[in-house]
Amino acid sequence: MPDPQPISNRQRKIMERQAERNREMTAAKRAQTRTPFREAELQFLSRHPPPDYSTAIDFRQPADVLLKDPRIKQVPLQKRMSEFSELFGAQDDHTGPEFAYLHEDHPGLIYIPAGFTPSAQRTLIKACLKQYSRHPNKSNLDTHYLVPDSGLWDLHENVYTGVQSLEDPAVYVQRKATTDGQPGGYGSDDDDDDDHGDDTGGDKATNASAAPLKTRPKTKPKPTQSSVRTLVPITDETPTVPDNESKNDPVPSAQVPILPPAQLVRKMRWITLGYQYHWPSKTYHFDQNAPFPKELSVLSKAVVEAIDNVSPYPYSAEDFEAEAGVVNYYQLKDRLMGHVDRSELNKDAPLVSFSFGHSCIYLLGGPTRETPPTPILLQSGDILAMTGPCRSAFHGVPRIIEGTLPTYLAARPDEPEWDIYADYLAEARINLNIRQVYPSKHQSAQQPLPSPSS
Ligand SMILES: O=C(O)CCC(=O)C(=O)O
Repeated sequence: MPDPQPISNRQRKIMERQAERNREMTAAKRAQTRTPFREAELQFLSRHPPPDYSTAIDFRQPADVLLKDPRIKQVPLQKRMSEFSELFGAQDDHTGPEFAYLHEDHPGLIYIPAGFTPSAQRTLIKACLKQYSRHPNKSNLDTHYLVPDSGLWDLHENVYTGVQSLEDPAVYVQRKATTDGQPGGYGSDDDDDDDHGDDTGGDKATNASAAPLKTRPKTKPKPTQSSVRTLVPITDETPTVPDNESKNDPVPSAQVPILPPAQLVRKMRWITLGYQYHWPSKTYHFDQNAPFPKELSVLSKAVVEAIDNVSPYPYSAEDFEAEAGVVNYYQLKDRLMGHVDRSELNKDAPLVSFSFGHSCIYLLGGPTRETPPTPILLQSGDILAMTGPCRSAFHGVPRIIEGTLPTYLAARPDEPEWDIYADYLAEARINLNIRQVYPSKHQSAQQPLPSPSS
């Protein structure tokens, strides 16, 4: 090989200028092709400078301030939430909201601020972390770990309260696989301390995936498409019922770290309730129907009843059946990228969503990513129902807002058993959303049910 010709300073400068121009052109092209939804996501993902949260709608502002926005309409609820179900909290605990709100740009959005009393929120948070995370409900951790049936939270509690020690190998949840194909076993060298994921604003989705669990110094397991929650941005052309056959289940990785329970609980990103969801194909396992928590059926039916007089797209509470749900567990740096929930056969029934812990920015868009989304400040105890066209709108959570944990969710001197939950919530947000999958029994009496593939 002949020696490369030396380049002159002038040539080097020309090459540098050309490279700079290419970079600028690529950035400009990328910006041109970004959809308004993506633009908004990027604004709220930004760490430096921090986002301008004042652009988000805060439905808890005093009504006279909130209603200065002509797009927002206030509708009185027929009764206070606690009258629909005592599970929203005792009436003497707080007065409970009297109003729901609608937004002109998002027909079918129903927003009930502070729907749950503080004590009702604490009860549901405990259930999300301790009960709902147990089998047969599946979690992202089940892909890679042999989570015991008694649940990860119980192990965490045992260590937290000193019932079991970190010296006890039994407190470490085993991997499902090892590199050499042997059954999983206890690891020794993993000390993963941070799985907050990439906050660069790139397209990479981090929340809710079992795959990006980091381990040092080995190679990171490659995220399999199937282990990623709805977070890989789907296109507007994504088929409603994707081909289940072509999307394989995620493969357990031998690279995931073995962690003390206090760290592993922070890797939990989602669990599914009722009909278990098959994330790779974005469809339900119709043959895997875990018992749906009774109290959540009651609560979600109560919301559907409460909004009956509010929604321009009413759905009879009698017809509403809570059949599937997702609990999303967000650490402070997690986010859920824009998506549409379109896997349910019944898209007329409202999707009911409860928020607990830190506040977040919730972006609500339209039927495609071309609709500029509205940022909403979603706070602990707020209830959101997506009905009518809003049920099929793009939405996502680009930001969890630090320093927004309500004081009633922090440690409580009179309730030491709350400490473990307060510690967890110090860096977390929980979202619980509930859906009806099938057409209602009343409707389907007239129309035969479609026979879904499992
Ligand atoms: O966390 C939230 O509030 C939204 C969750 C969500 O969009 C989903 O689970 O599909």
